Amino acid sequence: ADEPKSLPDYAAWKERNALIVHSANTMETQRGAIGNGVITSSDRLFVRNNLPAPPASVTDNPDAWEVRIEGVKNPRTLTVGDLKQMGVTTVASVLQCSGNGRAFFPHGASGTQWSVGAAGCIMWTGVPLKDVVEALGGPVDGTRYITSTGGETLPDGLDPKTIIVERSVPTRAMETALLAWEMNDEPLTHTHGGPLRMVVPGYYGVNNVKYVKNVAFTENQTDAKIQASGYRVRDVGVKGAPDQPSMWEMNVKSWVTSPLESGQSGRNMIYGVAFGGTVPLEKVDVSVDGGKTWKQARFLGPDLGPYAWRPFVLAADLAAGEHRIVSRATDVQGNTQPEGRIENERGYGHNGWSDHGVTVAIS
Ligand code: MSS
Repeated sequence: ADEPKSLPDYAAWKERNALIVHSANTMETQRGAIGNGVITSSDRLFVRNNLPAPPASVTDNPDAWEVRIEGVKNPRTLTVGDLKQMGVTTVASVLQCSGNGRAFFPHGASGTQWSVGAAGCIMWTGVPLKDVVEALGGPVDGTRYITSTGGETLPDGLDPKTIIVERSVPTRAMETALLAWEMNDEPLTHTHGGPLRMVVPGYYGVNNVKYVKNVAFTENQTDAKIQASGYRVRDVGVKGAPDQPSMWEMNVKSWVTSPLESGQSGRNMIYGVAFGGTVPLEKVDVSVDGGKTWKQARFLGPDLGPYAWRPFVLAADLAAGEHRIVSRATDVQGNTQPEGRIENERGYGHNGWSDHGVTVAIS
């Protein structure tokens, strides 16, 4: 039988009832626990680790954590304490796993069967990467990628390249990336990458490398498996390869968070969340008849900037019976959620509005 799994030790402080525990390395927020807030409370945020998390003791003395900066004119090893003297900024940004929505793929895409809850909107505080790089003389000529390495201790007996969490993003991300030591105004927990995490606003979760110990400006993308063949979009049945699109900038997406199952006839408030990845949102339309007719929803709460999500609400008068409620977000460049899925082997980047809808029984 499916015994409810308990939280692993490194995430024991989380709110168990708000989460679906898929495994010791993967927990998602229940759809009904996402709420209408502009910021996701830390104890409800999803967790995803490719490797076992480092021990809690990594955050005992956070200011002493070291990160090596390479591929700049004056490479250096800096502590978090040093970084705190170099600059600081706070950015609200959606953290979303590349495979959020994988459970909707009918071919049974392998990997964690995330529904909608492998995402949250977080306030990150840290130093702009740009400030650090400028202080070290700027990137070396000819570099095209920022390559960040996670600080997990790798298990013995395996080729490190096949397991290390090391991700490259294009250098255009330098304009917005930060090295963060705080999440939602508290020191970054080791669950979410403390003492120091690379945050690339608007990019999929995997690029936000936790326990970051090395940041290098590089000519080429890393040949680590997680970059070379992992997190690559390709047709069903095809193997991952470096020439396929990498999971970098997120696409425009939204989903309804309430109601999810039932309601009373008459006035119903329909809530959800929407974001545009690296592009600001323009609007969200909601349909209560499965996409036949649409009405524009209203954004709720303050706009925390282009990388944040926006909770939305639509007041709808619903008659008794079943209603298929769907939402469709559009960004300021006119990108809008497609109706269907873009089928792909690993079930990445799903933003189709139809699958993300809910069927609600109104009585
Ligand atoms: N980092 C590191 N170091 N390690 C690992 O494993 N993972 C990824 C990121 N980073 C990792 C890292 C992923 S993959 C994700 S999502 C994210 O992280 C999550 O986060 P949290 O905090 O929530 O846990 Mo998919 O795209």
